[in-house]
Amino acid sequence: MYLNPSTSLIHPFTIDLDLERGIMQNPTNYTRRNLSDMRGHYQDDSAFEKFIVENNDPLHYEVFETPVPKEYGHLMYCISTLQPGLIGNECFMTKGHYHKKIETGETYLCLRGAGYIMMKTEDGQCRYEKMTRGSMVYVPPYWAHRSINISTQEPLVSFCVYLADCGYNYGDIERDGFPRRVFSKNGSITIE
Ligand code: S6P
Ligand code: ZN
Repeated sequence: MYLNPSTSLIHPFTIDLDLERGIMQNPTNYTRRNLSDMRGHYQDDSAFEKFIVENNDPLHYEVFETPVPKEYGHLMYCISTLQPGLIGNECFMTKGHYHKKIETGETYLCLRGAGYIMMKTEDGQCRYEKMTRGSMVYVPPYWAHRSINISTQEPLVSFCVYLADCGYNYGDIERDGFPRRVFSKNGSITIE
C-alpha cells in the first residue's frame, strides 16, 4: 500500500447528525459565538449594543465538528447553526472568513431554514447564493464566505465540508467586511 507521508492513515468512522435540531451527536469540537463576538460586523453599532444589553448577549451561532487530522488529504466537516434575528434591519450572519490556504474550496448543504452564502474575492468580486433545505452551495477556491439567516423565526442549519488543513483567515473580513449586506424591511429581503 502506498502511503503519502503527509496524510495519516486513520480508521473509518461514522457520526450521527440530528438534521432537524442542527446538531452533531457527541461532537469533539464545539464553538459557540455569542452576539458580542460579532462586534464591528453589523452596520448599525448602536442597534447592536442595544440588542446585546436587552437580550443578555444571546447565543448567535454554533459550530459542531468531529475532527480529523489537519493534514493534506483529509476532509473536515461540520454543522453550523445560525440563530434567526435582526440587528436594526440587518439579518443575522456569521463572521465570515477566507481560508488560510486560499486556494481551497468548500461545500455548504442547507439542512434547515433559509438564507444566503455571501462571497467575495480579494479583487472585489461579490456574489451570493440562496440557501433553503436541500441547496448545496459550492464556495470555490479564493472566495471568502459567510452565512446569512433571512428568517426571523428559524435557525439556518448548514452542513459544510472543506479540506482539513484549509485554516482560517478572519482578519481580512474584520478589517474590510463584505461589499453587500442583507436586510429584512417590513418582511421583504433586500441585498444592498
Ligand atoms: C469552515 C466553514 C464553517 C464556518 C462556520 C462559522 O470552513 O466555512 O464551518 O466556520 O459556518 O462561520 P465563521 O465565519 O465564523 O467561520
Ligand atoms: Zn470556510
